[in-house]
Amino acid sequence: MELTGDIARPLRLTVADLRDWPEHEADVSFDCASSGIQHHHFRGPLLYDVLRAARPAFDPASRRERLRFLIAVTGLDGHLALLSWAEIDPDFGRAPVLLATRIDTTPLDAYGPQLVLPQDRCGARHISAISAIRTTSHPGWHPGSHPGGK
Ligand SMILES: Nc1nc2c(c(=O)[nH]1)N[C@H]1C(S)=C(S)[C@@H](COP(=O)(O)O)O[C@H]1N2
Ligand SMILES: [Mo]
Repeated sequence: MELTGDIARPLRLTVADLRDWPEHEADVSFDCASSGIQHHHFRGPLLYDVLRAARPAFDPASRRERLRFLIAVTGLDGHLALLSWAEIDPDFGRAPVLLATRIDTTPLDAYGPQLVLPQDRCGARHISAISAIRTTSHPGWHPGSHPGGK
């Protein structure tokens, strides 16, 4: 999995590398439009912790800069979902999104990590075999024209 974009430290990470971060666990149920309700137990680091290690190109003290940061997660098959930094930031949505290294009793080393969003009702964002995470600081439509403070 490659981690690129508006970050100071691009990273290439295997599933084994992801186990270097503190791992969290989640029991997740989600509904799939085609196969119904699924239940899985996932384990893996927080997406937030892994992205912070790549040093996103914003001033961490600036809430305004964090609000424009986007995270595009892609699977090997091209399945893609966009998340915002604010969704996983403890100051905002604080969603405990994981990069799973294991689903139920199966380690994901041979497949690639899986995105896990315990808060989602649908399964569609639980992207498996993640190949890339690309980040962008959205430039806005009227750069420099924002009045006000932090
Ligand atoms: N890479 C990839 N991940 C994917 C999908 C996909 O098409 N490609 N489908 C999603 C959808 S629609 C659902 S419901 C869940 C299905 O998870 P399951 O196969 O474990 O039931 O995976 C998600 N992750
Ligand atoms: Mo689905």
